Amino acid sequence: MKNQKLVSGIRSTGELHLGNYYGAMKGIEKLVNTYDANFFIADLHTLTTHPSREHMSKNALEAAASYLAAGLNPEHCTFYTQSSLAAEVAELSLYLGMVMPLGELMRCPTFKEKAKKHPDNVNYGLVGYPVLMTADILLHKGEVVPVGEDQLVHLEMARQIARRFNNMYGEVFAYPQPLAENAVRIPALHGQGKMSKSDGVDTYISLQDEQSQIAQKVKKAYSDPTRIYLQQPGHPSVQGCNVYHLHTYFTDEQGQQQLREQCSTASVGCVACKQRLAEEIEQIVEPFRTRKQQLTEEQILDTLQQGAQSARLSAQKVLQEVRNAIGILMV
Ligand code: AQP
Repeated sequence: MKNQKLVSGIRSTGELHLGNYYGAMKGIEKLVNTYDANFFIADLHTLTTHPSREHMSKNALEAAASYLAAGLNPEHCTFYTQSSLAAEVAELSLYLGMVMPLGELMRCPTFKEKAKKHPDNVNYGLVGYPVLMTADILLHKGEVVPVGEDQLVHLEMARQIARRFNNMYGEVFAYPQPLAENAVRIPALHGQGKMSKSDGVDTYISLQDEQSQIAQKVKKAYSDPTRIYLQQPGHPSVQGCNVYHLHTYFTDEQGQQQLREQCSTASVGCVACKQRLAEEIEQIVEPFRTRKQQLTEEQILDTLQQGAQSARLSAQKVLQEVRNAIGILMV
């Protein structure tokens, strides 16, 4: 049954949030049981923004703990850090970089956005990000990649790179596809764009947040700007109210329907609606928080070491096939 290869990674840039969870981890127990799955911590990808030495390993451990707390069973998949396969990933990235035109990488919307936001740090790694990401996926001949909506463009580039490589050297790689149920975009609490680590702690719900923090953050969330008084009916739709938009992800259909009726007839106010949202979010975060507290550093390191060994074995086989396809003289 487990005949399709799944690959998924998360950059270890700090505490993970609900967006990361829904985009890359949702349904992880089922994914691990359904696919031949490789999950990794994309710690080398974080180097584009120059994290401090102390944060590098701390954040990698933190991300690994989050995966385990999200329900990843390392006995049923391969779980490792990208840096433990640095040689393999770097080698494949080098080959793939040769088939991808620089102009296309520079036209990538996420590159343009980051370059505009941080003009003083437009490094070679940033423009090559989609190539390195493709190497992460193709190193295991990945076919299925659960990512949030924001990463779909990178996945399209991964398919292009695989296509170019195959056209040049023969059919080595499959064309990695996203999983529709994960390709979502959880909005930020302040209503501007997607939930993202880099927009400040008040714009996202971290998977570590305590109940009181969740309540505080949700209380300040941007809602329906046209509803000023309690007696006014609101606009409970994805476009009309950011808080309702968040409910569509975290509250079940029956609860959403009830909120739509109550809000559009002004029988529920924004304060109560936000309290309800905070309760729903707490139900999602609480088991995660509890499981995470039970993990020890030793357990996590041990798990990652075992995962690295098996990931290296599988990566080496694929690399050998790639070298043969290119015609590299093996001496
Ligand atoms: N808001 C989101 N909704 C759905 N999915 C999301 N993802 C991120 N934000 C959302 C998904 O999480 C996975 C890992 O992302 P990442 O941390 O590797 O990179 P990112 O997309 O850059 O995450 P952030 O929080 O926005 O980080 P910063 O602020 O550091 O750049 C991916 O599958 C992504 O789609």
